[in-house]
Amino acid sequence: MFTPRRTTVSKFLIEQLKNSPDGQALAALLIDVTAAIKAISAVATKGALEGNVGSLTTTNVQGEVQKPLDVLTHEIMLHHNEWSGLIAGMASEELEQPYDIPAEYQRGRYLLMFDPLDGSSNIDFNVAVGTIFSVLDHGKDSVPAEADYLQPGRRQVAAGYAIYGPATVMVLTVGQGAHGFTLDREIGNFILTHPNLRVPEETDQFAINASNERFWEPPMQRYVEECKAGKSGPRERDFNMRWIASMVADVHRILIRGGVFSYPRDEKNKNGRLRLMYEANPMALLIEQAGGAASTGRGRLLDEQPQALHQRVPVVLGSKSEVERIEQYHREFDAGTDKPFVSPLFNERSLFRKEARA
Ligand code: AFP
Repeated sequence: MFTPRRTTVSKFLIEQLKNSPDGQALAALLIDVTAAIKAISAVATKGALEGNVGSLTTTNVQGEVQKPLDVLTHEIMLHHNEWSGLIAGMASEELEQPYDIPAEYQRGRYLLMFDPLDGSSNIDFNVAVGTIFSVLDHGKDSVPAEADYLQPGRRQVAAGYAIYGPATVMVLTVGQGAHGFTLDREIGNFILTHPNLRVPEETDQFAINASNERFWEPPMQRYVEECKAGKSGPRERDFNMRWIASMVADVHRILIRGGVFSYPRDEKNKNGRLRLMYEANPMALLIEQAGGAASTGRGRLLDEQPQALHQRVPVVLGSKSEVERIEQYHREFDAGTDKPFVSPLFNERSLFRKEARA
């Protein structure tokens, strides 16, 4: 049903940024990102029809086997944004070094970082995947060095994701709330459908890959054990667990229905699995803009000072009360005051106890 009063993403961004310094340039940059997302949505929904399944023989900078769509979506993001004269440089999960704008194009002041296809290991069985993006201000149109990208997440000027599910939905923020748009393929435009998203303060849902439980630190083991104990345990209420193994899908559910999501550090992944610059930081900004909280377990995620472009970081985000509880459990563990929970069994198994106290 077409109603002339529907708000397109372009109109929304121009309105939201009309009084911001350099706001119209940032709006134009985000409209280019939106165009790339529409192109990615088109190829992602073709699936096997265009050979976009299976794996390549190549691996990315993370050492992960690449999918055809990983490479194609990466190319789409680069070529939809490199020409605008708004961007000083780009960083992609699929590129070890930052991408310099080709000489034939002007540079601008912004740094665009992205995971072009998050959750791509789910492509072959048609589970929702997504694109995550983050925008920082380089402040000048010179060629950025890698160090220029290493700004804490609180410095982001915009962030967002697209989820390619039954509908293609994009959620973004320019620091004035988190807002969702649904792609209307008939007119080829994103329409505002979820203004002012809010993460419910309380929740009974948690999302974590429980197969890693034996590798977690005791505070995360404690939190999940208590959720699983439900009404008969210290939380005195039942919880539900979800794990889609596609961050955009798990985070989108949290923005719509609440919950807490975690990919914590563990004995296998000392810094967690998720990348700070183009997965954790953009999601953390969106969650905070929606009234939730985002933490490493031991501190605000957006205050994390990056040391490397592709560094990983532990992630706990979602409903504020649950994130605060998990942070409290980490404080008690680090202070050695979590004894009532940590059995001798956990002492023997936790390699972190000595490390955390060192
Ligand atoms: P892929 O992009 O390789 O599928 O990884 C997805 C992801 O980075 C994130 O989207 C998921 O939350 C997480 O990894 C899933 O990790 P596990 O496969 O270890 O559960």
